[in-house]
Amino acid sequence: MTDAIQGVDVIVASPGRNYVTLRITTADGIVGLGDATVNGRELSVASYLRDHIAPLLVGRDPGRIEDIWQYLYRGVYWRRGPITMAAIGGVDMALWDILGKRTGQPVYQLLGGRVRDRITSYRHAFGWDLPALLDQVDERVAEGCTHVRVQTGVPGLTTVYGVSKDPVYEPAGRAPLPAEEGWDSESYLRYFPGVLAAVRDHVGEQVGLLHDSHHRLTSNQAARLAKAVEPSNLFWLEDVTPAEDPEALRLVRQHSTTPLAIGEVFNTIWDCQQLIEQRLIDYIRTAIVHAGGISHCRKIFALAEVHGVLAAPHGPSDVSPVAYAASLHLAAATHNFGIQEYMGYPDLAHEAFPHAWTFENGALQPGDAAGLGVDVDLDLLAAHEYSPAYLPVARRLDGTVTDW
Ligand code: GCO
Ligand code: MG
Repeated sequence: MTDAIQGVDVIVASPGRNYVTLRITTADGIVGLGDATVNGRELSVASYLRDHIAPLLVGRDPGRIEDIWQYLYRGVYWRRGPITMAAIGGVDMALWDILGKRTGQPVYQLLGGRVRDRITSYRHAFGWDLPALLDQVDERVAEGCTHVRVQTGVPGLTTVYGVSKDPVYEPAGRAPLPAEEGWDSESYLRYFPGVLAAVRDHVGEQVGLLHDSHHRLTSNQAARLAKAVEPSNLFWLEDVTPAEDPEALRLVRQHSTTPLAIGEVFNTIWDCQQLIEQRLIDYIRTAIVHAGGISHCRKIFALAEVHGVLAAPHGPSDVSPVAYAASLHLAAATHNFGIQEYMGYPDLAHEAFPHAWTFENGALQPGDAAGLGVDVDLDLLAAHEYSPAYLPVARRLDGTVTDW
């Protein structure tokens, strides 16, 4: 076969933060790019790709995207999980990239074409105290953002998820071992609703406000929170309860009309099936990279469409600009798309992955370049080596490990 897969390279590098990048080359010289980054577990997914997947791909027809997906998923007894699914996700987006480049079409065109003119985004605002938070909210609104995620420090705690005392927030700390942080849900529950009300007062009714609880609350605490913030009219409340317990959201649903979002750590359609079919959520947050690529997320979003749930893919800085492009192409062609998170990237990441996608005035565009529309600067990656960086581990005030 003249256009068979010939080379599969896995590059782990750190242009501003760690990424696992996959380059699939065909015999006729087309290069497809994929992202397979799992924050804090980069080397495991790189080994899975290099040692177990690359040998299976060489010689295959890169146009048989669905068949390769099924082969990599069903052909292995030990399936699902973040490492496996990010590896498959990276391969899948690289194959879509190849197909786009071969046919001269942007990927969104191959997915059925645009169903919208622009992709609505939300950005992050945080502040250790209210004045600092309001400053960042104002900055976001001045940038043209219509939707802003708000996170605040909590009195009595010295560290809180999503908040930094510096102007830039990156959750993974560059160190050989993860940092440990203290957490107290009751202090947070007492404090946060008031902060949100103050932000709502400050920005008026027009701005969509979002908030992320990072899987930390019990079902009852989450229901109390969702109820307490109703007057502030949240666009969504994200990850209120642990992701592996879909039933936990039922109580929240029964007690509040606050829209609920979850799913950034889900890896397959089966992780979200119950939540979607039983309409326990309003937004499904699967990231294209962590849930098996474009091919699988498309199925998740189709299931969501049947049940009135909207797609709202995860878009933090640990989803590389390559996977981010895949997310935007899928968003452009998905009718039940809701909103795309845009956390933004360090400058070096933009340089390492020159991209056709754009963010302007609060809106995102996938661009019209063939494939995913992202390139890679291999010299720049070679000059910025991987070094360990980990998300923190959280402990309750009595020392018990809790969800971070
Ligand atoms: C979000 C997230 C992230 C995660 C991070 C973990 O909603 O953007 O919760 O910030 O913490 O992606 O790797
Ligand atoms: Mg989140």
